[in-house]
Amino acid sequence: MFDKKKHKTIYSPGLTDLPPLPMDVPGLIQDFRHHYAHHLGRDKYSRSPRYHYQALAYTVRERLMERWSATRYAYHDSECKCGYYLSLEFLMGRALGNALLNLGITDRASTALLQLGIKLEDLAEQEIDAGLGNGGLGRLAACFLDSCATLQLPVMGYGIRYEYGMFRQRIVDGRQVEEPDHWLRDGNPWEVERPEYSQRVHFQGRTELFVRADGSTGRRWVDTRDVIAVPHDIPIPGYQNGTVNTLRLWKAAPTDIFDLGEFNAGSYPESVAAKNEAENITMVLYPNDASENGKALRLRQQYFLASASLQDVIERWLALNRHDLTGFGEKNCFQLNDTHPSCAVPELMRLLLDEHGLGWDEAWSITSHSMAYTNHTLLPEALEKWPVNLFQQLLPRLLEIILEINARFLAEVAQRWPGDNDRLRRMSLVEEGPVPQIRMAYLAIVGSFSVNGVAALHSQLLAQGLFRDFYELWPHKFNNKTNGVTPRRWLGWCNPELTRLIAEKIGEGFIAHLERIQEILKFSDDAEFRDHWHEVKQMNKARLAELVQEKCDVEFPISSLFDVQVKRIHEYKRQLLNVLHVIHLYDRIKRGDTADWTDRCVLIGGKAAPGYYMAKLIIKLINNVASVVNNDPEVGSRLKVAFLPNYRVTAMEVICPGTDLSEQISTAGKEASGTGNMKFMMNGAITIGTLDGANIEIREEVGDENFFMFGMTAEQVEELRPHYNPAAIIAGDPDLFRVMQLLRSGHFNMFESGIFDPVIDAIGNPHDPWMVAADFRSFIQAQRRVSDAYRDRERWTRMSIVNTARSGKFSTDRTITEYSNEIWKLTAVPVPPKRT
Ligand code: 4GP
Repeated sequence: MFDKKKHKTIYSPGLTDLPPLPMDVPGLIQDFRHHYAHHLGRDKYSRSPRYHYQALAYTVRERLMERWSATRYAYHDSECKCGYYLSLEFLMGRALGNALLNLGITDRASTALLQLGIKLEDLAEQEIDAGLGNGGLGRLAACFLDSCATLQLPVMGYGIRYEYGMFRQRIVDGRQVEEPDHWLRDGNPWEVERPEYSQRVHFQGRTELFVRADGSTGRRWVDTRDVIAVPHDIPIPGYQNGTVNTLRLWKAAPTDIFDLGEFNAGSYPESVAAKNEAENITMVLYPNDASENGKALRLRQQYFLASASLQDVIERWLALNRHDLTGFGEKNCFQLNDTHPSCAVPELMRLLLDEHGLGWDEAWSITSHSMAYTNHTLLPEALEKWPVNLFQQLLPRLLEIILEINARFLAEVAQRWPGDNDRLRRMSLVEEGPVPQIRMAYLAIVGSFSVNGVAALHSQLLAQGLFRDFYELWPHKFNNKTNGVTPRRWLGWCNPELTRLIAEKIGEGFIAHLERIQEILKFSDDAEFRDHWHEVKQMNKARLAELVQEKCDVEFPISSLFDVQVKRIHEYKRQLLNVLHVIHLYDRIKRGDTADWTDRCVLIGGKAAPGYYMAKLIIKLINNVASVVNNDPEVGSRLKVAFLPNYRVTAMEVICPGTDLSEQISTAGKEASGTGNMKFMMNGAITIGTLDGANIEIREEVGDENFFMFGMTAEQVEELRPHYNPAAIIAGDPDLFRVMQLLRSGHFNMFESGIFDPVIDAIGNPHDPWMVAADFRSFIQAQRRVSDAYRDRERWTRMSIVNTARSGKFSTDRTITEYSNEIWKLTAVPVPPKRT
C-alpha cells in the first residue's frame, strides 16, 4: 500500500518541461510505430489487430496528457469554484474515436494509419465499450462530462471503476442469457492509476463518546474495518479547446494485502479473505435500471464512492487553502446523480464534524450549500430506501448523523405546520414499519440546496406528486434541467456523412454550438439538398442493415421504413405495445389488407435486468414473433422484425444514424425524460411518441406536423386508472381483438405451450399499470400516418431535416450551461492554447 505520509510533494519542473507533441501525419506515424514496437513490444508479424488499437490509443493518450496537466494548472491558478459530478454510473462507451474527434485529428490519424496499411475503422472496432452504467442515467453522466470539458468548466466526475461492467447479452432460443463483461481484460490504455491520492474508507465498527482536549465531547467511529480507495483517472477531452477534464474512478483495495498472522499460521484462504472482501466492493456494476436493490454490497459501493470522493476534494482544498475549511461551501458544488451517492450528505457532515472539528451549524451550512440532487425517475419502486439496521451495522456513525439531521429537520416542519403529525410521518427521513428504512431521496432533498428533474413534465410531476410535501416547504429548491446528449459523439462521430453535409452549408461551428444547426432549415426547400440528405440516410441505413444481418441474421432492405426501439427493456417503456403493432401488421398481411402498404423493418434492442421476469419474457416474445414473421413467405419484404442482442453505446452509434422512425412510446407520466429520443432526432429520425418526458419538448421544437403523437396524456392516464377496463377495450376493437386471439392461439409459441400467458394476462388486467391496451388504437392510427408519410419521400425528407435542424435545444451544452449558471455557479476557465 502506498503510504501517503511518507511522501511529500517533490517539485521538479524539469521533468515535465517537454516540447509539444506533433499533431501532423508524420508525427503520428512516428509515435504509432514507437508504441507498437518499443512500448508494446510487438514486431512485424502481428496476430492480433488489438495491438494496432493499443498503439494508436497510446499515441492519442500522450497528446491528451499534455493538455491534461495544462488544464490542471489552469484550474489551480485561477482558484476557481469547482463542480463534482458524483455518479455510480458512467456509461462511456469507446474512447478512441471521441478523443480523435475532440483533438481534431480524426482525418490525420486515418491518413497516418492508411500509410501503414491499416484502416482506422477496423482498428476502432477493437476497443471494448466501457459499460459502467445501465442506461439513461449513466449515459447522461458521460454526455455531461463531454459538455463540461467543451464548455471549459472545472468539473470533475467521480465514479467507481467496476471490474465487470454491464453484462453482455446473448440471445439463446429467443431468451436473454447474461455473460460477465470483463472489459479490463486487455488493460485500459485510457486510465492512469494514481495511488498517491488513495483514500481510506471506514466500514462497520461502533461509535463512542469521547472528550476533546478543550473539555467538549463528541462521538467518534472506532474499531472500523477499512478499505482503501485507489483512484484511476480517465482524461475527458473538450472539443478542440485544449481542455482535458478528469473522471476519477475508485477501485477498492485492502489495507493490507495479506493478513500475515493468518498467513504464518498456515491459513492461506483466511489470509486473503480481507483482500477479497475489499475488492468485492468494486467488482461488479449492479445491472438494475430504475429499480432499487436492497443489497448490502450496493450500499457499500455507494458509501465507498461518496466517502472517497469527498475526502479527495477536502484534501485538495486543504492543501491549497492552508488548512482552513472556511469558504469550502462557496467554492465547491457536488451534483448527486440520483440518490445513489446521497450518502455524501451525512458523510460530508461526518468529515467536517469528526475529522475536521467543525460544529454542527457550520458543518450543516457547508453541506447544505454545496449539495445538489437530480432525480431521474418517477417510478416509486426506484426510490431507494435502506433498512436502518443495515446502516447501523455497516455505517453506524452515518446513521447517528442521519438521525440528527432528521430530528432537526422534523423540528423545522413541526414549527411550520404545528400539530400536523401526519405530515411529519410522511416527511420523516425514517419510514416507520416492521423494517424501518432510511428514505434516501428525502435525505438528498433535505441536504441539498437544489432538486431537479430531467424534463419539464418530470420536474412538474415531482413537485406535484412524489415530492409534494418538500415542494410546499422549499419551493425555491425545485427546478428543471431538461436532459440533452453530446453532439460530438451523437452527430459528429457517429454520423460523419450528415455532419459533412451540414457543414458544407453552414460551417463546422454547430458541433460546439448546436443552436446554429437550425440554419439548415432553409435548405429543406432545396431539392438537391434534400436528395443529398436522403442519400446520406440511405447510406446509414445500409450500415445498420449490415449490423442487423451480422448480429440477427435478418435482411433489412434499405427501401423499407426503419422503425427502431432501443432502450432498456421495461414494462413502462412498452416494448409490448410495439410488439402488438407488429402482430397487427402481420395480421393485416395475412388477411390481404395491404392496400397502400409501406414496407417496414422493425428493430428492437435492449437489456432486461437479470431478475426482471416480465422484461425477459417480452424479449422472448419479440424473438418468437420475429421468427414467425421473418419465415413466412407470404410476408416477404413487407415486414421484417429483429431483436438486436447486446445493445450498448457502440451499437447506438450505428443505429441512430440509420433510423427513420424513433419509438418513444412509454405510458405518459412514467419516462422521466429519455435521451435516446434526442439522439434519434438529432440524426434526422422522426418520433412516434406519447406526451411523456422530453418527447413533449421535442414536439414543441419540431411542431406537431413533424412528430407522430399518440396516446393518453399523463393526466388522462391517472383519470382513467380507477375505471380502466382492458377487457372492454379488447372486445370493442376488432384489430386488437384479433391480435390477442393470435397471441392466445399459441401462434407464436407452437412448441412452447402457454409461455406467453403472463404477458396476455398483463394486457387484460384492469390493474395493468402501463395500460397497454388503452393506447393501442391511437398507436395504430399514428402508425398509419407514419406509413402514409413515409411513402411521400419529399415530405419525409423535409420532416427529417426539420428534426435535425430543431435539435439544438437537446445538446448537453445547453443543459450543462443551465446547471452551471443556475445551480453550480461556475465560471469557464480557458486553458492557454499550447499545441496545434
Ligand atoms: C433514466 C430515466 O428513465 C430516463 O427517462 C432519463 O432520460 C435518464 O434517466 C437520464 O435522466 N433513469 C435511469 C435510472 O436510468 O436508472 O433511474
